[in-house]
Amino acid sequence: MVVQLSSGPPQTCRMSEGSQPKVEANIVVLGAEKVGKSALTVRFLTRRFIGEYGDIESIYTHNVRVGGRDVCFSIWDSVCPQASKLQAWVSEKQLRWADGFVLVYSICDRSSFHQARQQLQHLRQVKRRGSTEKVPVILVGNKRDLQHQRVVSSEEGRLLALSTDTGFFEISAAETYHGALVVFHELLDMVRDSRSTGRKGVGLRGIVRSMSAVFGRRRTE
Ligand SMILES: Nc1nc2c(ncn2[C@@H]2O[C@H](COP(=O)(O)OP(=O)(O)OP(=O)(O)O)[C@@H](O)[C@H]2O)c(=O)[nH]1
Ligand SMILES: [Mg+2]
Repeated sequence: MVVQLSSGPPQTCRMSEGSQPKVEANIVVLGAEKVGKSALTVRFLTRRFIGEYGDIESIYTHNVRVGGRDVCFSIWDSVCPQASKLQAWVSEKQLRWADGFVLVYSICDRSSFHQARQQLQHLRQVKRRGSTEKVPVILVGNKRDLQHQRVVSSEEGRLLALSTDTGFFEISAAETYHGALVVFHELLDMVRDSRSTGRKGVGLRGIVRSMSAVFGRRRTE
């Protein structure tokens, strides 16, 4: 069961107060168990870190203004399937629904990084209906506050992102709101780019993004 919830001003996704139409973005948050998918989502929605989140799969609707435009994020905070054979799994429904994915691992959990790699490979193999574009994905190494428990280096994350044409950030959902904000805003940019420049290929922005992933200019905090 997926529960649907709303945050921000009580509006539907279709309405916009300004003259410009509202930008809509459906985002699925994926990743292994206990990596901080819900912590990251709730941080972005409420600016808060509450510690424990339960395991209810939810879709949150969140209306905000970004760069002078009304934006409606619908964020699907997913729950990881239990069976190991499903570790690279992204459902057909999620693939059809999503405009972009946030793929989370924990820098303290090597198996979660391995699972992120598998899910990324899967996302890069599937073709989206009606599109030749790669689906926008941001890879997130979470729990950056736990440096003493780190087992996945920043370089490994960056290189995986580069090799799969993916955005990359290391953040701590526990410590700051800024990291969560940057992740969702960057993904929104990528979604808008892929809508407007789908015909023109990767483009300069995509190249800059890949270079940044390698050389670390995209690190937040
Ligand atoms: N130190 C630290 N702990 C974190 C961070 N993010 C999440 N946690 C903790 O990690 C645990 C799992 O966080 P969740 O957000 O529930 O992880 P999840 O991926 O949604 O978990 P499931 O939905 O059960 O798969 C919780 O105890 C959180 O408090 C972080 O950035 N730093
Ligand atoms: Mg969760």
